[in-house]
Amino acid sequence: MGNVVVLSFRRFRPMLKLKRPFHVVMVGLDKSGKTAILYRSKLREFVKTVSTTAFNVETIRPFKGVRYKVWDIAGREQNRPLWKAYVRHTDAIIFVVDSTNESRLDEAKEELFNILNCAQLNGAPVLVFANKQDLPNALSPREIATRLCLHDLNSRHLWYVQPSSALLGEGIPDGLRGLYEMIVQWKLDLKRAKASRKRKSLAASRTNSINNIL
Ligand SMILES: Nc1nc2c(ncn2[C@@H]2O[C@H](COP(=O)(O)OP(=O)(O)OP(=O)(O)O)[C@@H](O)[C@H]2O)c(=O)[nH]1
Ligand SMILES: [Mg+2]
Repeated sequence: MGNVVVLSFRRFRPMLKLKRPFHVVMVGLDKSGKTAILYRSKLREFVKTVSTTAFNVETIRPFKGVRYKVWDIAGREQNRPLWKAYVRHTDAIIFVVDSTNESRLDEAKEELFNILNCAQLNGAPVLVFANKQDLPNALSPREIATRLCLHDLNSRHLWYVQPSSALLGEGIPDGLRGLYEMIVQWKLDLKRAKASRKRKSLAASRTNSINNIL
């Protein structure tokens, strides 16, 4: 399996303890392997799936101290307008791509950008699983990143492409760990931005009151 991982974030090891599980929404075109990834993560085995009609939801514990409540949303065209209904207060997006289906990558890119345009996401990080890497004609994660134009997201989202195979169980734990690191970094960045806005507004109100006195 390809081992090139495309990163848009600094690697570091902070911790973030939450009492609740992180809310994670998993989307992607139909047959990309979302449900197979969900149950591979939950049951540690490959489960035969049928196309999802609405959603599956499971709480998984990818490693000690971290839980994700993962919403696996149906990917067929008629279901995609509903994706946005699930992203309120989400901590992260997982986008799954069938790496062997090059002819559908433009469609996948369009759907990815559609959902990321949702204001409610507030810059939540994006993990892309370049799935089905066990098949011989799978595109590399670097090619997937280019075809999905992920570099265009750099100013808005942390993102990370992880090669995976739900069939073999490869790449999924690494991807879920990378996702955690991005969530921690994103939440820290939000906190810093909030503190800096607070300082600026305090400074502005002080200047105003000095001007009033003068
Ligand atoms: N070879 C291979 N097949 C996979 C892999 N992951 C999923 N599949 C197969 O791909 C097909 C679709 O997988 P699903 O998990 O049902 O796909 P989905 O994204 O949930 O599809 P929808 O529910 O229709 O949105 C199934 O036949 C799976 O067995 C993988 O890593 N390798
Ligand atoms: Mg499914």
